Amino acid sequence: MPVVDAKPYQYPFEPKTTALVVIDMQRDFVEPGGFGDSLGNDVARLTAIVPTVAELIGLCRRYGIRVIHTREAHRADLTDCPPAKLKRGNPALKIGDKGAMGRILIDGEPGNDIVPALAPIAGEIVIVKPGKGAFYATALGDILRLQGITHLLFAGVTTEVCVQTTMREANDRGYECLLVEDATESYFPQFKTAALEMIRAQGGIIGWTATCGEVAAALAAR
Ligand code: C5J
Repeated sequence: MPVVDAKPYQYPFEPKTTALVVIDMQRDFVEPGGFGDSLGNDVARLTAIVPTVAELIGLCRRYGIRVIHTREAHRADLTDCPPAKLKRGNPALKIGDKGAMGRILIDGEPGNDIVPALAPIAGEIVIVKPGKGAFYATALGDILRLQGITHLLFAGVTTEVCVQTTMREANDRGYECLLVEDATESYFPQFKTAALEMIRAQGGIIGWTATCGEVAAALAAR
């Protein structure tokens, strides 16, 4: 069984019962003109991790680890978007407004697509989620249970919002979770650092962290 030299201690996992969850690597967060940009963020930090996320996805595909993608998205009529979320942050462009890549954070719009370098392949599940956590109002929990998944690797953006929220949801549901440190990013470097520390504090209270290279080394050595 592969064992990752992770923090705060070793993380053993079986590829057959492990899934990689790639959170929200969509143009709305990663490219200029999307939702992240409309909230005043510099998206360059997020764009920079695309090659590492691609490497991790390729690694998982090679070793038979299921790859699941998520997108944060709302229905075109916004009936699944709480008014509080719509108003929050007083952004230049609100959810549903027309931006440079179509309507902001709306399912089916060009900006809602996963960036081309990380596009899902046939057979990979894409979870469309209206919240920050990928378990809320989606079929993710049922899918993982029916597929016999017990371990989850996490990548994507942003570390302290959708990634951390989903990892906490998964931890409460009993999954053994590991966040891949260099395959996740935040608009705020200090929030990424703090989120990684929070996850692995107190003996891994939420889970483990390790680099993509450390996961690759574990898989190569098994
Ligand atoms: C945010 C996310 N930051 N994917 N979404 O609103 O983290």
